[in-house]
Amino acid sequence: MKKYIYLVLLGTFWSCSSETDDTSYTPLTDIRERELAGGATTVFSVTSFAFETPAPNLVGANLEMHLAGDAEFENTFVTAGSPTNPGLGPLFNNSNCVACHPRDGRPAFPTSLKAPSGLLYRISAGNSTSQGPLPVPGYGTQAQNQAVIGFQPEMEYTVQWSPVEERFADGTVVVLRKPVFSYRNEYAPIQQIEISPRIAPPVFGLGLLEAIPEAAILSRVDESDSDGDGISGKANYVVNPESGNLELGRFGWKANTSTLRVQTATAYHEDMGVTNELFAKDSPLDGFADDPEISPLVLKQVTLYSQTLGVPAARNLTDPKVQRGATLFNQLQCAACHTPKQETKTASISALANQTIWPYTDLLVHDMGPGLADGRADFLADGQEWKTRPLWGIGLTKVVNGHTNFLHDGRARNITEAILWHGGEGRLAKENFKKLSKTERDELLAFVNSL
Ligand code: HEC
Ligand code: HEC
Ligand SMILES: [Ca+2]
Ligand SMILES: [Ca+2]
Ligand SMILES: [Ca+2]
Repeated sequence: MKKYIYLVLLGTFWSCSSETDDTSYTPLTDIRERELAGGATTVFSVTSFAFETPAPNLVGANLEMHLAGDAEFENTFVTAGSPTNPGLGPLFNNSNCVACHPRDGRPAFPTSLKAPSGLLYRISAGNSTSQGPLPVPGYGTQAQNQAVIGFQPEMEYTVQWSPVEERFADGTVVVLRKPVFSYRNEYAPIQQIEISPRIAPPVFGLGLLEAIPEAAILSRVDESDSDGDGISGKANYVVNPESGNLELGRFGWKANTSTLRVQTATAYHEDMGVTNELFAKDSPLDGFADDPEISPLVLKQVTLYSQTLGVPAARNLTDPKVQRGATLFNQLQCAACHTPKQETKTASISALANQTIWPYTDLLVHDMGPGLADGRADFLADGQEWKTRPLWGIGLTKVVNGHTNFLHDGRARNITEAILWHGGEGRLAKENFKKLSKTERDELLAFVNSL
């Protein structure tokens, strides 16, 4: 059990927190560097294309492969036997990558959990810290709620909402919505099941996160909280199904996948039922005769595509309101998990190597309290732990995807709600946030929206 320290309050700061004069913040000195959120991969777009543009420093064969991967990312798969893109299912969640990752961003919380959507359930019957989630017999580790004709979906997803009230120090009330997920119409009896509902995250900038040296990530681990700030941070180690090795997890909401190649191969296999080099059988059923259903080249192209989407530049950083928000972001302890700056070193794609980047994540998992818990352990990440979400590009979600639904299951309807859901190691940051005046909250939001 972790103990949280709530008393480390920033006395001097709070005594003047009602003022927002020019002495209450430290002006940003590194504006040009911060603007280049993805280093040389930064894209200067504030339109709905902001997440779907190749890194501008990508050239030659890599750029060609990216463009081929782009087309594959949008290909809709259909039932086996079709001349184009056969192999969908028999069980699946959706029929193409972009349906779940719209414009390489994220979907809103779905209006129907029955229709194909960008929300899926990871499932398990227990967990082994060295082998990962244990499959639910007959179901595996993901519940497919769609099936091709002649097959039955594994289950239907359902959700009910319950209200959770939060009150700011100034009296303002926010009513959060807490989703309670369950299933029905399961195709076979289930003894034990843990369910982790997850929504598709944005997919830009990911090759940069893959190229951050492991040692740099591990340097922020503080599992026993030796510096006493109430924040620990843990690295997740997960099996790479191709090599069988345990590797540092970087992708997925619980850092449950180590490489973009594995993430891509798993997406084809589990999300769409499309077999490939890594996963040769349509699980849990026997494979069809035409396995694998995509070639090794397609897997390579789509993997490279997900590694090389450019990162949108930060905006409005010279605005004093945004700069005051940046100071608050540090004072509230947001930056203790949302690590502003990282560096990449070696990368097989030279465009990604040696870049100074501003992802606002430590890539570690943190206990976020019972409110966000899924109760489903995933390797070393327990049922309350989640990976710190990168915040780069978050302010463009509305313009790219037309909504502001955040967090692992899309429950938050805006950034304020996302912060108010922080508990566990994030509880102190949330409590500090609730003490802010309206003006200060707007400044913090202006900063987060500038990313
Ligand atoms: C049914 C919806 C769905 C489909 C289809 C889908 N994804 Fe995803 N994707 C998700 C979800 C949900 C996650 C988060 C998974 C997790 O936390 O374990 C994810 C995560 C990812 C990530 C990791 C992002 C990160 O920041 O950690 C990548 C990369 C990715 N998907 C690529 C793809 C590709 C490539 C395809 C097509 C081959 C694809 N996805 C198809 C829903 C989908
Ligand atoms: C203890 C670590 C920690 C601290 C401190 C923290 N966060 Fe987070 N933050 C996370 C994690 C982990 C998630 C993902 C949680 C989830 O999806 O369930 C997250 C998610 C978010 C999201 C939603 C991102 C998305 O893409 O869905 C926002 C916005 C956010 N944090 C802002 C903040 C702000 C602002 C602060 C300071 C007031 C803060 N966070 C403090 C760990 C932290
Ligand atoms: Ca198939
Ligand atoms: Ca399954
Ligand atoms: Ca600490």
